[in-house]
Amino acid sequence: MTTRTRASIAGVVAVAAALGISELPTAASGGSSLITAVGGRFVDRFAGSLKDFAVRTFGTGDKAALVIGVVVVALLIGAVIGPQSLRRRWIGAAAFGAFALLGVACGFADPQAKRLVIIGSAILAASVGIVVLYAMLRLLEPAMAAKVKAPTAASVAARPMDRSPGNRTASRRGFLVWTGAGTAVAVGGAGVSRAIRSDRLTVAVRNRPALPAPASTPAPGLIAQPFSVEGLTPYIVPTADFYRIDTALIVPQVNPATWKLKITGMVDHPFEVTLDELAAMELVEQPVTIACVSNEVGGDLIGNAIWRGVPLKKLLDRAGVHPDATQIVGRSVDGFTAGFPTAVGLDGRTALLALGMNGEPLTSKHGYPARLIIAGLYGYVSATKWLSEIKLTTLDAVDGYWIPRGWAKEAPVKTESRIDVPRSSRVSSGRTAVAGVAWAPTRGISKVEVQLDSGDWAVAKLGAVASSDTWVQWMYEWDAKPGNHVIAVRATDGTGAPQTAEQADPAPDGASGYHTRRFAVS
Ligand SMILES: Nc1nc2c(c(=O)[nH]1)N[C@H]1C(S)=C(S)[C@@H](COP(=O)(O)O)O[C@H]1N2
Ligand SMILES: [Mo]
Repeated sequence: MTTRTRASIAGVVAVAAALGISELPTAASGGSSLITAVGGRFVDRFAGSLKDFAVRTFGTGDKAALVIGVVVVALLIGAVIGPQSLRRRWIGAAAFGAFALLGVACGFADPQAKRLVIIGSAILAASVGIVVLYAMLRLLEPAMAAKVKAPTAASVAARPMDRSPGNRTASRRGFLVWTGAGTAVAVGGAGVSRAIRSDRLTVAVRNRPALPAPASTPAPGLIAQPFSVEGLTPYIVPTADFYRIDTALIVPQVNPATWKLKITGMVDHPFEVTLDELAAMELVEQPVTIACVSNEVGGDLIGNAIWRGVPLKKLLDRAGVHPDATQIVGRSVDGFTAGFPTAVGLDGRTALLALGMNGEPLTSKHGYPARLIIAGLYGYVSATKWLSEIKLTTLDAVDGYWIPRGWAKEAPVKTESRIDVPRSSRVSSGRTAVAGVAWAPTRGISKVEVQLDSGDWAVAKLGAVASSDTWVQWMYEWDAKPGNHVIAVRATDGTGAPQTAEQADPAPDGASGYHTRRFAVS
């Protein structure tokens, strides 16, 4: 192995050790790490321009990919700075200094980062990186010295060195030991930090104080469904299966004891409330279907849950909204914002400050301790999780997070329908159920029709709904005949308006078009 290759290894190991160790203080204290702060800046900066990436709006897989991307780029830079530092020693120190500054700068732009912890972890990381790098480069000196005849040819060889073969063997062994130790620090730091974070999450979930029972709750009979078809999405989606979309690289951990919600802006009496005060108010419970604007036709970024909370109107009435306050903007502890017209929030639709989901306090992933749920609006303009502030402002004054990134300012949920069953592309002949869900929150669904192989549209059976805020399950039974088939579905909303057949991509205001599915009957 050439000295250059070994120097690259030294650079990679040093960066890995620095990254691994940098995770520890931030995991122990909670909040963003250097890596997630850098990744988060990347998301904020490029979420709009990387359309495809943004369309999938950071599903969990994208988040892992982003973090891995940040780490890989850092390691590649390490592979370059190793050999460079062999010639010019200052380069290694300068590179780690630059890494540290970048981490601190990104951390300072991240509302979830604790600044002192970020600075401490950047200094720790740079120090560990520098120590590992120089210790390893130093062990390459005998090899360099043996090769380079003139002692002045390279600054590293300037000092008198023992060029005996015994010393070179010891150096090689030392290099291996440092490689092992550096890798152990990297893997150990990352692993222990992960464990600490997941433990904090578990503890936080376990310690969530229970919510008082709601004063009103939807009739359980309405939620029981008249038919059940294997593979059909349940009317109420269990929290563990509920889709999750947000820009957060780490789930915000909010301390319920110190959390406060501020109602501010164009109101007569701005105020703050604690979680205890909110929980002591009269709580209502409403099933509402929420959907992501990124949901493709036939996609699963949609779900129906029973939300428990305080009507938004109650809080706004207490604050006294100015008549010229045309926009309500929710802000999250992580800096995310989403805004919708005041008129929409107060038009009598279900609009909740939700504290609970499906009978339990919100989980951390779904916005604990409080989020907004506004029936009929896509999540990115309404459903702010980890809510810290509700601000009354004007539509002109503030754009929510996704608006400058190319998404529509106003975004009512489009009437849509989806086929869940058959899930498989192979079906046995005979009596078969086709089934799925259809939604037009606030308007409700009056009719669902299915079409087989471009025949006539047939009316499907509808399940029960608790209100027009939720989706409805539908089912159609037919006698499956052998051959290849295609099925399409379309819905009509509660006002009698049909779902559009016009195909549209999710950007800028939601996908549309009929969902179809092809399958073979044998
Ligand atoms: N703080 C915060 N809240 C957020 C988001 C976010 O990125 N950050 N994403 C919104 C979007 S785009 C959607 S679709 C819904 C998804 O809510 P869920 O993850 O509970 O299903 O949350 C909304 N609330
Ligand atoms: Mo979304």
